[in-house]
Amino acid sequence: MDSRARQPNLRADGGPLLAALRGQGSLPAPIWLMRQAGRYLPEYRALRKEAGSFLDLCLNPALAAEATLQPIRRFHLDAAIIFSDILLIPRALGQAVTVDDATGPRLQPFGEAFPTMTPPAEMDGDSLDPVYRALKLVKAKLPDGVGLIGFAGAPWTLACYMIEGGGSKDYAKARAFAYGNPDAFERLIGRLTTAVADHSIAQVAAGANVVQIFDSWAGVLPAPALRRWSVEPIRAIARRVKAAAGGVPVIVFPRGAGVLYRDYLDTADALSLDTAIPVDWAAAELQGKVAVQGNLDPAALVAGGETMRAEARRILGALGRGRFVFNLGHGVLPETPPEHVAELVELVRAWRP
Ligand code: 1CP
Repeated sequence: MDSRARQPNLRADGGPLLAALRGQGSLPAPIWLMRQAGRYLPEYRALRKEAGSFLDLCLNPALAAEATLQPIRRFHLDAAIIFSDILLIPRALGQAVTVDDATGPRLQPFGEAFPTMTPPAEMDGDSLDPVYRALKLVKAKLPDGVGLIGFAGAPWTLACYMIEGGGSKDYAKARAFAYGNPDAFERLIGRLTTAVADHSIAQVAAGANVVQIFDSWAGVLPAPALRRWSVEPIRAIARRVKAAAGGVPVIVFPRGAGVLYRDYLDTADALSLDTAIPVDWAAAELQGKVAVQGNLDPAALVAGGETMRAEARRILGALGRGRFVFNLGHGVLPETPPEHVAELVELVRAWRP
């Protein structure tokens, strides 16, 4: 047996992203961007037109695979993230979901979908099958050394959309439901914890070699509620996923958690930093223990030019010598000029301390 067969070759097994997540700082830092596929790319807009609605695109394996690969071809990023959406889990639990271009996602009222306020214990597996088929198609076409990220929303963020029926600025309705109906809410979080773990494990079986858990609305919770409904379920998910899927690396994005980012340290191989986290604080408090990812302001990527370059260098200066994955602090905005992304990738690849 040659040494490659005995010791997984990190490059062949996901390349620089996997190396960073497994504990090796290396230069250049790997780079990928949250929402790297999307409306800022003309080729994505063409694909959307071909597919029809956003959900039609998510549920068409060939087209979803193509959307996943578009930013890889254009920018040679270090990871692809499967083109899908966190709302496919509520849908698989039986809640009707639509995504309107103007108003964003809409979910059937919670009480109508689940009169007992509790979704079924099992997801409709078939409804998630297109995601696994898309992952297999991407895997077959992905260049060597490019990571393939599967993802899911965290239970708290999914519960926010499910209860609220769509996006909201503060998820007050979801918070009030959680405080006012603790037993029903606990059951809901329990169901979602199982569903997120199952979906993550199935994505790894279909070819993902990293899993990212998006808790986009962690930041609206007070500390005790955040520990109970965000940190604890994510810890349980990461344990199950790692045990079932050969220790696959898990990235956690607890957006808005502030100093409570520290509470997630033992849940993840990497923490994805939102734009508000000071990079020096992250270097001192987080990076010694896990890899960190982030945290360029997506608006700086829209602005481009010297602002973007200075911000990217500031982040690299604080975090670039350690276990680090360059990314944004939230998703790419639709008004982003694609050539700014190309320039950012070039800058990160050329950067040295
Ligand atoms: O056609 C379109 O452009 C519709 C917009 C869109 C896109 C491109 C939606 C609707 N979802 C997506 C894809 C998507 N969503 C990805 C694809 C992979 C990639 O990153 O390239 C990912 C990872 C997500 C995850 C997602 N969906 C999150 C977590 C990350 C975050 O942004 O905080 C959330 C909160 C959603 C819900 C959702 N789906 C779509 C929208 C517009 C939203 C946000 C709604 C809101 O809160 O107002």
